[in-house]
Amino acid sequence: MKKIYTLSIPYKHPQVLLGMKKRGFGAGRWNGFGGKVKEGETIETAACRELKEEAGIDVKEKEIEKVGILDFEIRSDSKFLEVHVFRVHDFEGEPVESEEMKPQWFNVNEAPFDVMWLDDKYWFPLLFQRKKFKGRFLFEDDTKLLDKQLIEVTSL
Ligand code: 6U4
Repeated sequence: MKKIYTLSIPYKHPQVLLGMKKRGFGAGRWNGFGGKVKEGETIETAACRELKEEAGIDVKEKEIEKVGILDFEIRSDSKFLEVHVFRVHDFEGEPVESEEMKPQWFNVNEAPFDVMWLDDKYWFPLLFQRKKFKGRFLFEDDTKLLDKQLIEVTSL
């Protein structure tokens, strides 16, 4: 079954805030902040909740902008994810480490793509260029990307 996830990326040019995932799915990689959308939540509410839980920052819904929708299939796990990607324009508070994530600012030119999900190097540059996108990525497992489709769109 396909589940809906959020993935939110605070971006204040020239810096981007990423989190080192400490446990669970995708552990050991730098990533945006997010997780499953819960019953009764809007996708936007879920995005703001996860930013608070994982990075300790307070984000208003008007400060997030949906910039991408990415479908992932991970064959070895029979996992299907529909991930809604948000650019976060502004927030209150200082990022703090949580049980799940260790946040750190990176210069956009030094994003650690070698230690990120294999698809990230394809679509993060679009996010940095303020473009919108849709994509589909097929993984054998989390170390092997089998197929990718990515298009720029004008609206989502
Ligand atoms: P929660 O809500 O935390 O119980 P869980 O199933 O543990 O859900 P979680 O929090 O680990 O999921 O969320 C997975 C996060 O990883 C989401 O923000 C989406 C993101 N993600 C998943 N596959 C990704 C991929 N291939 N590339 C990427 N982010 C991915 O950049």
